[in-house]
Amino acid sequence: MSSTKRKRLKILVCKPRLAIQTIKLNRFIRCEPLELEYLYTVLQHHDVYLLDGIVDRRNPVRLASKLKSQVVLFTSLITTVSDVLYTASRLKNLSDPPKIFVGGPHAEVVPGDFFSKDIDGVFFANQLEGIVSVLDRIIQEEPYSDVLGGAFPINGKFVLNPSPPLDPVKLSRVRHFLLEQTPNRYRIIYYKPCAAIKTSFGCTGKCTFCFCTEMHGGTYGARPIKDVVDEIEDIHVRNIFVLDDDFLYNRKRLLDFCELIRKRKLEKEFIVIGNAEFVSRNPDVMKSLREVGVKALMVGFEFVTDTELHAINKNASLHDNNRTIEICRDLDIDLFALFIIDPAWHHADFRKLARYLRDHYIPFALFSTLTVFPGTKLASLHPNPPGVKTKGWRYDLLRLHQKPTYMSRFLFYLWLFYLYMIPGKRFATLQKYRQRYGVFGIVRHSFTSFYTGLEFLIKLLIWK
Ligand code: B12
Repeated sequence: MSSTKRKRLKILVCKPRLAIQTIKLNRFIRCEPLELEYLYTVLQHHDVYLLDGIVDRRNPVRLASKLKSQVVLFTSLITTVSDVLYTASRLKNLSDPPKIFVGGPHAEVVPGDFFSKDIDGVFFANQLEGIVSVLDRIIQEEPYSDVLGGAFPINGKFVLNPSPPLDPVKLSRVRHFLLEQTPNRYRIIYYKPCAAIKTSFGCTGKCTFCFCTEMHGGTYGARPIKDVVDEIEDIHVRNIFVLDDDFLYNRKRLLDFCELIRKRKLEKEFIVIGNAEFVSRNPDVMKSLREVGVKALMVGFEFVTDTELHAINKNASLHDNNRTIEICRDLDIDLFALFIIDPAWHHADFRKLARYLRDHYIPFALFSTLTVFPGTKLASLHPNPPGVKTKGWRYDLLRLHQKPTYMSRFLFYLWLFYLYMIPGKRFATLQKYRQRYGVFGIVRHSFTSFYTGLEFLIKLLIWK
């Protein structure tokens, strides 16, 4: 153990940059890269260098060579699988090639996409403990291919070592040191600067299309609320984005959260993700949450008919969605409603959604094209997902993966573009922007939206 403490490895942790084809929302949302900070926290006893490709365009191969990195770690979503595989092959061509390990959300559910001769290990469960053990074994010059939660090549074939998911109770408290260095880099629309925290893992829902329900071994686990509030108390910025797939789950835990925030007199503003059924059944909890600073809520509304909600196994009804709109309006919580657009829709379905948006007051809405993510229940019905290893950028939740059933691709994208315009044109939405940005801010914001919209259309037309 003492030799483990003395020896340090030179590690480059890399979050790949986004492909040029990706439709970026960076002008509105730039999230604190919590996964990089978690890795930094648990590997503090090594020499760790972080390369966040979202904001830093340096070439990871050149950087690894310059830093003489002995280990390169990649965190990857489906969108950057091809980039990870390509960069790994180039790293292995260096004169002193590093060990290369991969983790992150996509590896957690579909580790096999990273099985390549250039990759030395893929972490798919309890990832942080796994990497710490592997690196300790490397220092001690011991084999590591039996480390739980990892998949390692044995005689050229990857063997998976199953493990229970991360235990949220044992999770080390993350050091938000990137946020401390450059707080203004991170924003969620007008919440700027904005920190990120994670208080639970996995999702409580079982929607067939959703990748998150497959994460954390398909289960849900939450950190003790006191530990969460201790972390919040140490964060020096006012706005905090809670990255949980479903923060609004356990009534008692939420009421304890409110009590602790109140007791400690913490003045924060929170953006949380939750479920419409909880909101509609627990308006009293929502009121308490609002009083302690929950200012914005993201909810997967998905569809505007009960038939479609039922078909995807959503644990909320249209009535719950409608109640959520009312409750958020009454409590002055900014609602960000997320909708799914099905390529099998008729024009009438688009019109129905457009009418819903106009008839209900939803200040902000996001629309995704129904996308079959490998690893989901929906994917079992579509066994050959297109080009994860070559065109991962297509999984940006906007692009079509098949021709729409009742219209051309062009018309489909035009509908999508039109839907995005609806909430922005509402007087009430503009008023919200004015409260937050001021009049000049609205002008700046309108230009940014226009520019992003134009980029959105051009990229969709070039790289259909
Ligand atoms: C917040 C969020 C974002 C933020 C950015 C977050 C960030 N830090 O970059 C925003 C809103 C910008 C965003 C954008 C996108 N996102 Co997103 N996002 C999320 C969300 C809701 C939470 C992520 C989170 O919890 N991060 C916190 C960190 C701490 O958790 P983590 O990344 O899982 O990392 C843990 C472990 O995996 C491990 N780890 C991570 N990396 C590594 C590496 C190694 C080597 C090791 C050992 C361990 C390790 O350490 C962490 C601690 O446990 C997830 C849903 C979810 N449940 O994950 C979707 C999710 C990750 N996003 C997804 C997608 C598709 C996107 C977009 C492509 C969508 C789009 N419209 O373009 C873009 C991609 C942009 C990008 N940056 O690459 C998908 C990914 C699916 C997949 N198969 O890869 C998810 C799962 C949601 C979904 N639709 O199903 N996202």
